[in-house]
Amino acid sequence: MGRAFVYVILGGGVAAGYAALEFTKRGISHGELCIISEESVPPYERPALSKGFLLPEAPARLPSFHTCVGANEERLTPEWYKEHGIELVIGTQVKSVDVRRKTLLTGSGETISYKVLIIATGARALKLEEFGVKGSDSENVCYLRDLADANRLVDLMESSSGGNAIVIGGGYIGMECAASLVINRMNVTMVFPEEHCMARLFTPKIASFYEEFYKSKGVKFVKGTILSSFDIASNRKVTAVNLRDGSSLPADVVVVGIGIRPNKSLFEGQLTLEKGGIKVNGKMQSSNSSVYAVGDVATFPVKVFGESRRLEHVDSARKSARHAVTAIMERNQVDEFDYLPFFYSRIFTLSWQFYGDNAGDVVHFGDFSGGTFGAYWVRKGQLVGSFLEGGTKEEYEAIAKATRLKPEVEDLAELERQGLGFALTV
Ligand code: FAD
Ligand code: NAD
Ligand code: ISD
Repeated sequence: MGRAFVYVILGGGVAAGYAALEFTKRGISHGELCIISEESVPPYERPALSKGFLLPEAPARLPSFHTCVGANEERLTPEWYKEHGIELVIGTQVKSVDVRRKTLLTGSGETISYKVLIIATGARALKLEEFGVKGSDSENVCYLRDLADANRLVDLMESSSGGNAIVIGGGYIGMECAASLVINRMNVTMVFPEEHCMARLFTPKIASFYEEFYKSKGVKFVKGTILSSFDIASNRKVTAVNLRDGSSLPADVVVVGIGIRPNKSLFEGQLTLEKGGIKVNGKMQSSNSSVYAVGDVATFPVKVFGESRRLEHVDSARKSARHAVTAIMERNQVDEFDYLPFFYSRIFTLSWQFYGDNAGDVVHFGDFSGGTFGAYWVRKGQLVGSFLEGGTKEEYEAIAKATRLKPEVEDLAELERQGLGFALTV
């Protein structure tokens, strides 16, 4: 015997929190909704873990960043779930799901059944072992995906203040953690295989600005190589990081951010998968009509690109979750999800936003010596992507609006001359 609910959300991260808020806004009865999460706390704004949480002074701590404060909405504390009659099953891993029988089996042996399931399982950090390097479980090696990881990183920074931190990976985690480690007075070296940081998004010119800024803060870069092994002492601590190029770097702390993989294995053979995620339609509905998927794990049609994508960013998690709940509550009588991809980061005193797709020809504009600058991407004669560093609220809104409109661009030199002015006058 187990419990039965109308709606079950599997996963208790960002998307789950925003879905719960949307359910209550649309009106559900007490006892209808259950959230099952492996994490030991209710949904929170995961982006805080690599930013405010790592600050040496007045760091962000729960309950201050439970969802949905990241979108300036209500903060859903444990009491909020109680008051709204939402069953929060935390610290509980779901071990298997049977979508035909509409049941989930938890690690504690309970069977939970649903009428409608929302999959919001997010993703897991890729491990070095998956690239043939051993030693990830050493005392001073840290990944950063959840609160437990963030607490470990804080402890490591405190116990090795002034020491050497090696950051493996030049993506989002690498960049944001390197900045936080510097702010915590560590000597930081970033190691990554590409020619420049944030290779999935930045152009060489944009990357060069951030790398120079990081160097001015003391960060060293070792590019074009990867880790080959760790030197590990008898106390299970890594003492050095050995690289493929033959060099070796002394280490007190190692932070690894080498990408993620969506948590979809429970559904392999049961639901249609695409591009590494669970394939959904414009209502976030999977190949089984009672099962929806949202956030990092969902591959959904991105109308503005005319193709399906899986995105790994918080805005997409928030909005896809809300759209799924709207579709469920309106019995699918809703428009197709029409999402403009939005990514952002904040590091040191810098802050950037990106909208759309980084495909096609690139036109840079603005002051790359430390002022406001950016880039446009133009594909088949249309603006498809925009990046801006150091913009005002109005300027960010303008690049978002311009990118969504996909205006025609005939002359790239003219676009470069107009720069930000182009977006402001579209
Ligand atoms: P998650 O938030 O990862 O939640 C998934 C949940 O499912 C977790 O609680 C997990 O424990 C649970 N779960 C998984 N499998 C099971 C199971 N079998 N049983 C029970 N529970 C399960 N994006 C941005 O756009 N901007 C940022 O600044 C930014 N910063 C980030 C900083 C960090 C440190 C990280 C890790 C990510 C950041 N992101 C950022 C990405 C953003 O946080 C994710 O895109 C977002 O969290 C995805 O939401 P989600 O609900 O799909 O997945
Ligand atoms: P990422 O995909 O951004 O970057 C992965 C990086 O790993 C690559 O840039 C590359 O430099 C490196 N890499 C790949 N294979 C490697 C190898 N074998 N050895 C060494 N380096 C290797 O992933 P991430 O930085 O790990 O971030 C994880 C997730 O968290 C992503 O989904 C990201 O979107 C999310 N996140 C987002 C933000 C943000 O949007 N501001 C901030 C933090 C995290
Ligand atoms: O979007 C975000 C972000 O970057 C954060 O740090 O949400 C969180 C919250 O603002 C934390 O309070």
